[in-house]
Amino acid sequence: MPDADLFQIEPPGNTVEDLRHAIADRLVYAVGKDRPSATQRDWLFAVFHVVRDRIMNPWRESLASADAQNAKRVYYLSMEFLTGRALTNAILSAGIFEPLKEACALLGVDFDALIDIEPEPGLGNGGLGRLAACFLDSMATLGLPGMGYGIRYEYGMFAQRIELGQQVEEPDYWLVNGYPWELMRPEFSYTIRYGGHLVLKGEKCVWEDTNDVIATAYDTGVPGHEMRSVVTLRLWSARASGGVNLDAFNRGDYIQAVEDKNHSENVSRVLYPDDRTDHGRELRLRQEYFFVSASLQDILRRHIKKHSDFVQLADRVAIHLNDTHPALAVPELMRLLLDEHKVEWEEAWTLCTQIFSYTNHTLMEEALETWPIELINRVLPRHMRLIYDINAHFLAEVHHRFPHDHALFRRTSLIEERGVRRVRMAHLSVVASHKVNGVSALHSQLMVDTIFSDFAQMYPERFCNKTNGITPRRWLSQANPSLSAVIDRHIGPTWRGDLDQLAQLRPLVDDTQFQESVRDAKQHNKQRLTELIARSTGIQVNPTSLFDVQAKRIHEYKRQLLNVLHVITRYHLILAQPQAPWVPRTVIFGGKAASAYDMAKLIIRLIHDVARVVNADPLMGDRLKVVFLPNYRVSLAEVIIPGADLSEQISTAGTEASGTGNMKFALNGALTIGTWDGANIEMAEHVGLEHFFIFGHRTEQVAELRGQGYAPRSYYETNFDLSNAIDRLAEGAFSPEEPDRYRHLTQVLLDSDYYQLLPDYAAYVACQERVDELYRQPAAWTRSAIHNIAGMGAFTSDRTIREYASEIWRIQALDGQ
Ligand code: 26Q
Repeated sequence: MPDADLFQIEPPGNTVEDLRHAIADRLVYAVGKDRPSATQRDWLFAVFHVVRDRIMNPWRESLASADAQNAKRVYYLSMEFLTGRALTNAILSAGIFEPLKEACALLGVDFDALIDIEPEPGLGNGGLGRLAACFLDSMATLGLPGMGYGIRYEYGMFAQRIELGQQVEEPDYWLVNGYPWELMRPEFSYTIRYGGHLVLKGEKCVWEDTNDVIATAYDTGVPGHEMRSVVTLRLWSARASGGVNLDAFNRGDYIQAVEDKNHSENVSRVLYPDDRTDHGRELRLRQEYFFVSASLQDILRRHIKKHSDFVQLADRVAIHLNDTHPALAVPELMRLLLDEHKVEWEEAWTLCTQIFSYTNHTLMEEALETWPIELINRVLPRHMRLIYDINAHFLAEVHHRFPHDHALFRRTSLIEERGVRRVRMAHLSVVASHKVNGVSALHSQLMVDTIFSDFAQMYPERFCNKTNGITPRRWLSQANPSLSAVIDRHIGPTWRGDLDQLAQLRPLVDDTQFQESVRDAKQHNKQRLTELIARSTGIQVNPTSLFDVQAKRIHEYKRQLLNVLHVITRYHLILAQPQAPWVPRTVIFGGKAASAYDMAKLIIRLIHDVARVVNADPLMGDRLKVVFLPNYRVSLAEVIIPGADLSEQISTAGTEASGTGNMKFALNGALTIGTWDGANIEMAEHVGLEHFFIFGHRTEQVAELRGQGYAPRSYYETNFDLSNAIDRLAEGAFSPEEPDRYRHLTQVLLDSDYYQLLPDYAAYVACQERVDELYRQPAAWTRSAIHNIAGMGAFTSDRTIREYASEIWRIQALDGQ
């Protein structure tokens, strides 16, 4: 063996001179260009390499110390990781922002322009995927041994264009030019099997004649705050296996063989847009199994390298299911243990129940994932068999404990028996997990009161709450340098790793100089947002108007339509009294609609139709403007959120599990107008109800109304502003070229209004008036904004992850990290 000293690597230097030299070096030796021929992208890629080099040592050290300490690790399984751009985050983590910028300047390279062309991995839909990304950031910051596992989609979340006021989807081929941040790891490749059939050989069940796909690992490093440690995000990409259709190849049907190869590579092609009520797509099931099987094979390989058996598996491994999308991990772990490693059934099942934990992100019955048995049987026959076995084992326990309750049997079974028989993935996840958590206090309570009430009776100790959080590194430090600098001046910079320190801002609320600098920072960010609006929509807005923002996926339960009803109402009131002292307001929307979700798409169109009429009305002037910012995504959120005065969080009580955008806005000094839903409630408690515009029916009232056969018309008939808004909309005031465009939508509102917009309308409009009133008093407004910032300490994902680590995963930070 060569001397270990020969492998000692000098850490790269970080002076301006070191960095300038490194960029020039990488441009030539990694990118293969020289200065005269280098494009902007070449420079970007050179910088990427330089920054990636800076995380390599800490990354290796993190892996080595987890190994050396034989640490228990957590594996976070998620179909989505919405990481957003990596470069600025890594630069800040490495602490080389200033010298790197200077080094670029010396080379004649415009650093800010590079940042703008960085490809953005949009490998998630929204909340759930972004939460996974914040969690990795916090795991790295806390030095927790763990990894994320997911899919390296070739096409991420579609790009949204607006054409004639309507959403048009475009594919997001984010890998076109390559992605220098990732490392391909072909040595970590696994065979994923589909189809075939089962053959019983004595006691043994053999799965034969499968169609195989290869999963290959691509790693990125997620650096924590101040590079305390680096966590690996391992994403799997599908490659055809050599074995696929060798027959056709041998028959000389070369084209057919290559076509089949393309076909099997489809499995990691594209991210499914969140259409919560549409499941049953075969390719989606294949995707779920694909990444789960690769991840579990990888986890067991890592274990068996060190241990000769699985006796200690649960002391070394925790596996977390981000919603039910990875729930096939349960039968897959059983399969690997039973079929490949000869573990006994009971022992394997005990291991499963010690290893798995599961987060639920939705209560909506129709959104709970189920798969037709016929489909699972065809695609994964072995797993269907194992699910039946697990169900039998579970139902035997139910029978033993509640021998006479047949209804309980039917309700809790892993198999839904009405209509087409389906597997209930949530039941599978609950039965296999030692902990099941919701994502806000309200949501976790409703979870045990409603969808999981039977399970909560059987296993009360299993259910818990872990209120979501967000990383303050990306969502304050990086996105809002102006406000961060103000905070730094007053309480120092260490809040980035200890967000509770923001409470130290509370004593400063009456300090007029502090107020002024908070206001200046906000104004600066509003200016930035004003320019973005002009660039992407051509609309000029008044940067001193109140910026009222609702940015999130378009969903009926999120009630963008209630916001629009307020806009229409305000429009009518201004028309009636143009001389009244209106607070100038810019109402800003952003968000994508799932491609098959017609109602959501119609709401986007409505926003544009209303904007067209309102913005063109000479009587409005600055008093009211409506803007839809296309293609909402992480990088856009980083500009929109710091520029907001008012954050709209107005879901029907009991429907938004937590929300995380709500936290991002408040942390950046926006005030919230929101319902008694999700984490809004806890946020209001932390900042003080007097600094939070909370309104509307609570969950119980929503349920009560629904229970007594709620009739929306009574609200319509007794509220003039409301009926006026609905009537104008219905008769085509905002769509004169097609007067009936919103006829159906208004009918639905008046006939069913499933999300109860009408009962909350009056309270909402009244609350908006209180918003105006406060905005007229800049000092009072800023005081409330400061209370919001100061109260957000609890909503760091560091706190959330600490709770997961100690109460669910039972893992500890690495020594020396
Ligand atoms: C389902 C079927 C087929 C294809 C896709 C899907 C699918 C994809 C994504 C279903 C759901 C999702 C995402 C759900 C989600 O983002 N939920 C949000 O999770 C956040 C983090 O906990 C919460 O803050 C939000 O309240 C919750 O809506």
